[in-house]
Amino acid sequence: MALNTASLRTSSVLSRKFKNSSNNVSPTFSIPIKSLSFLNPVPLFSNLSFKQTSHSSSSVSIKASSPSSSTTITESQELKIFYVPTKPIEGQKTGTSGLRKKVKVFMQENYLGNWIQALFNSLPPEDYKKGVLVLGGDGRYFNREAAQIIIKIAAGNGVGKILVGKDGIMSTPAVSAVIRKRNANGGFIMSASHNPGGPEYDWGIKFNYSSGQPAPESITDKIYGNTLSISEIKMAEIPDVDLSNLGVTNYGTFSVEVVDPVGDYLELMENVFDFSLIRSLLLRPDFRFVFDAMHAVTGAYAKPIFVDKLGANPDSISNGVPLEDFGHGHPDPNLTYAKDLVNIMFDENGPDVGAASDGDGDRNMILGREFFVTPSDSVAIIAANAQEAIPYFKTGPKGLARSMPTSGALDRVAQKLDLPFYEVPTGWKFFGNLMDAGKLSICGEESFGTGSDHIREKDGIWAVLAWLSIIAFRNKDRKPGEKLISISDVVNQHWATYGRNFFSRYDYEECESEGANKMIEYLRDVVSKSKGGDKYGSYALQFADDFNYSDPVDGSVVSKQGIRFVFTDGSRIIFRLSGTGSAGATVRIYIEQFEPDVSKHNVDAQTALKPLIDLALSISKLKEFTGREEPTVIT
Ligand code: VG1
Ligand code: CO
Repeated sequence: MALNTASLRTSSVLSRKFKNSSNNVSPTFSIPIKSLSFLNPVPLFSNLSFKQTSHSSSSVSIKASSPSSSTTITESQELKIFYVPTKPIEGQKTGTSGLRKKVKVFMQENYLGNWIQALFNSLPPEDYKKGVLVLGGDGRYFNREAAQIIIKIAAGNGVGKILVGKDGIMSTPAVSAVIRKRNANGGFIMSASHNPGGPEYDWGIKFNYSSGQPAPESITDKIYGNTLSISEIKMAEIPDVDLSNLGVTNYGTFSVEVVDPVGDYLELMENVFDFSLIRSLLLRPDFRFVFDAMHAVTGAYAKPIFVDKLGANPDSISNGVPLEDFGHGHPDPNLTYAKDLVNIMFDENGPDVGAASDGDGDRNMILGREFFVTPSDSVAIIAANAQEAIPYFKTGPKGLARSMPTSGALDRVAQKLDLPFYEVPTGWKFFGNLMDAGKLSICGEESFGTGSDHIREKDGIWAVLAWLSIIAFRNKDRKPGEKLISISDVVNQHWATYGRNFFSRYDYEECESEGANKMIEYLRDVVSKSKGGDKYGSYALQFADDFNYSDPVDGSVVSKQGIRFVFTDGSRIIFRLSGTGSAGATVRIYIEQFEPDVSKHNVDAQTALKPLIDLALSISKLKEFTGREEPTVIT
């Protein structure tokens, strides 16, 4: 079978237990000299000076009472808190998922510090004072420095404990899992997710709340507001924490625990899935599996989970070592950027199941031999098969949900299974309330995000385990030598039952912001003048709007979440600007058309959708506004 649904790119320290006096009074810290970051300061602390009261050949002792010449010091038992003067910095508005900028921007003096302090200024004190926060990251360039800054500011603001992944590594889904398991108040993830990393590329930070979900807009809006009025950063005087050794280090009332990033997460996965069922599949001599960690965070998870626990061949993991620049790659698991995996899977003798995940491990791509599963189909198929193949769902999912631009394949499953169904704006933060309210179990986005209420983030490895469970369940009675039911068989059967929602997304990356914004304004104008029944070529308009969402749980409302043209046959064209880029504007066009006729299900999606794609380009005057002839990525 040819490339099924998409075509390819058309254009691109030291662990030191401090000697804490048991009565918490005037302790003496003995700090090896090279661990004192402030002697060789990162920009945030460059305006601080410290007095060393005494030192020996290899260590410096600082008494908690030692004064600083340029900053205020307050005593918090043994912790000295410095108030670092700062000024507001423009542009620190959180996007679809966290704050993302070029590394060089984040490395500017106080840039990260301002945002972290603004965050603490935005939270009610009871949400973090003496509380526990988790710190994870995808291992990208600048995470080491950033981790130390975040730890010092958290301590400076009265946080009780930071739980940090070894070497600062912990995937986004694992942070969500750890927050929930350890009843933490929240957590930080140092990642720009699928954006490339390295000195010339992107850095980012996400903040998740106590249920493990990305901070809602009510909080991120407050943080932004506070970045515009910030005047000081509270920072504790502690040495850089050694993140390379597991264990707890106490600094008076504050402590840092370096934890194994995999343990809690793996335990959760073992509770969600039937590991012996998956293991029986992976051990079959007639089944081959490959997983591409893209030199990103799941490199730390792939071997312990797929190989050590589930019996996969060690050779089945590729790019399994997290690297600061993702091996010069773009850690986005799609047909363009995970090209090596696509090439392996599109060989007629390729493996049976292939998968990849992104920078921070929350996205996934699922491939069969010579077959690509669109994320929109993937979530629908997982939902349709969850009850029989995944123990966590043995009483059936409570409800299903997708982001607005994601195809309607999931809607059809919800209808057939008679389940509550929700359509939310783009971004995982909109699923959390529904999950907390017990209304939602399985959800997904077209952007390679799939997950469930086992945590409050999308979860790449979960999606891979879900697919392995489905394939294992379908083949559990097949004897060696019998033909196995493949990924493409499962998808084709699903289409035969539910019909196929052809879907494609066109991305025009790094356009000039001005042209892209004008195009959106123009489209809003078109929407305001449109009415049901308007003819667009052979399509008749049902309605056009700019998507608004009112959260059924807390009643919060968000508007302008994407311009929709919905036609009477159910076809849709959607336009949005990305909220995760770090430069210029990325225009996304989403195109969808339903096809009930089985005989037409194996048409290439680009062919099936050509009339709608042409219509989208003409409605939007995209070429005129952006000057772009071709998209950078087609999914
Ligand atoms: C993109 C995706 C969206 C996803 C978000 C975060 O946002 O479209 O579905 O939730 O990335 O994913 P945008 O605004 O660029 O379209 V991740 O893995 O980057 O945290
Ligand atoms: Co991600």
